Amino acid sequence: MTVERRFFVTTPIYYVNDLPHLGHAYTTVAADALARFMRLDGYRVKFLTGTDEHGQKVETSARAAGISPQEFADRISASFRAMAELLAISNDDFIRTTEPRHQRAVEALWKELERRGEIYLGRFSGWYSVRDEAFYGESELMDGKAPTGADVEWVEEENYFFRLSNWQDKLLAYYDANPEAIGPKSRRNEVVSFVKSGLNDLSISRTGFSWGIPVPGNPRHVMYVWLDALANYVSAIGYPDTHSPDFSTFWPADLHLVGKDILRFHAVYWPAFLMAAGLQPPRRVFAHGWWTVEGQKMSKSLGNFIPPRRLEATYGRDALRYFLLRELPFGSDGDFSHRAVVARLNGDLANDFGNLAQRALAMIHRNCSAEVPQPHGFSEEDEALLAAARGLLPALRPLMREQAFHLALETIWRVVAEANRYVDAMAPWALLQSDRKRMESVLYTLAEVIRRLAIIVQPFVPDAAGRLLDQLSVAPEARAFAALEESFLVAGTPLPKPQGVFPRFVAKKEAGTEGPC
Ligand code: ME8
Repeated sequence: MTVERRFFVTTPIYYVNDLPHLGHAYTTVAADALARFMRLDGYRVKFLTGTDEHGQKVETSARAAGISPQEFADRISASFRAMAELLAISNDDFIRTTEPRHQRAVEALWKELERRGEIYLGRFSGWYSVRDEAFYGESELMDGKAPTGADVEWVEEENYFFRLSNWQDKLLAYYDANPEAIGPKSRRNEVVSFVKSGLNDLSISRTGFSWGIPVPGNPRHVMYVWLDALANYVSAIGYPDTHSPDFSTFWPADLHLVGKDILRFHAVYWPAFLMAAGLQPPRRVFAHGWWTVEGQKMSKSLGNFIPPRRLEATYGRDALRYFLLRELPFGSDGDFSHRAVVARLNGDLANDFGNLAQRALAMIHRNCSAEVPQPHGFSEEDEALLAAARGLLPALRPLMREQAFHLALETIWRVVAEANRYVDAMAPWALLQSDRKRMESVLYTLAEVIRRLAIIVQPFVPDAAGRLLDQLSVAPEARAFAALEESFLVAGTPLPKPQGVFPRFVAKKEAGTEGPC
């Protein structure tokens, strides 16, 4: 069974060695906005997130906490689930690598690779970073550390290897045939030159610890955590049953959304594993940039670790979601500051969009007997504003396909600005005495434009958009993008009393201007 209009999007599955922070929220919110956008656009969507629970790093953290790795994983995995709920994440599934469905799939993948002669037993000696769960060549080290700054240790042990070196040409051919396979373009170039520089076989098992999936037929080894983790994208849709409805509908994935730190695993190792197992590589991997806090990497020890819960409690989830997707070009790095969140919240949301909606709806409530007003023909200005709003969806589709979330929001807010200029120029309050009919046409135009804006911002600020659509009496079944083509506000529809949907943020005195985190 194949469904034409389907879309499979994933986030990384997060390590359970530590609690969720702003960086995890970032990727998850971006994937959610895209999943919601595609659903509203009529696609059958599968949106997957989850937790990566095996490996040395988790084993070590569990030991430090004095509990078993499973108990530790249960606890932290629950906090990632809670983060998803907190941020209104609409994932269809949440996979944990300690689940039987996943273990079964990974074992099957291993056996398939072995059956095809892609795995052999050898001896590994080299550098390993537990923090990165990655192997490094001598030449990659900088001042005795991994290029990421993580500590490395010398490892010499019997390992299973994957014949990655056999896949160099096929990977290059895959990138060549699929220009969209890696985004953004600059990252694509990095990956291509990395592969062109030559690939070594990859160690895919470890023997020094036990918290992992045992290698079939040789349980002295556990599988390398990255082979285990990457397989989540297929285990969640039913692999090894490639004829299952989910697998046949959703594979290959349309998009793996990841941070730039883990692009190589997704754009080199993963497509090689898949092709070697006779499966199709993903359609696209997009690597976004890195948030720093006051110029530094977030970490508990630096005391600049930002938990999403604190941000949500301070600013609300819509504001946080909007800020994350609007502030940085998706793909670039950026620095987090509370001042920047407040500027976006009070500027774009409260002043620009919030006031527009509140002004228009309050005027309608007061002067049009709390009903959608009757338009009496449209002027050139009305038509121009309506056309700008109608043009949004076709403009947004390609931007969302390229994960240009910041441009999508900028495009929407251009229409918000145009609508604000229109209100000022039309001055409907002045028309109340001089030309009531014209006032009704202006207010109708505004209400209709606000309806369109509210429908289109649902993927980004779902709560506020929902409340706005309630205030326009738009029925739940009339909120998909199809309603942008098919329907208009109907004059005479009763409207409830309007209430602001984007409150201004006023810093509490004791919190100071830099906010409380
Ligand atoms: O790498 N800025 O898990 P992880 C932006 N388990 N994004 C950030 C960020 C920051 N400062 N910090 C983290 C793993 N992220 C593996 C993945 S997938 C098969 C296995 C986000 O918990 C970003 O998406 O270290 C990054 O790639 C991911 O969290 C790393 O999460």
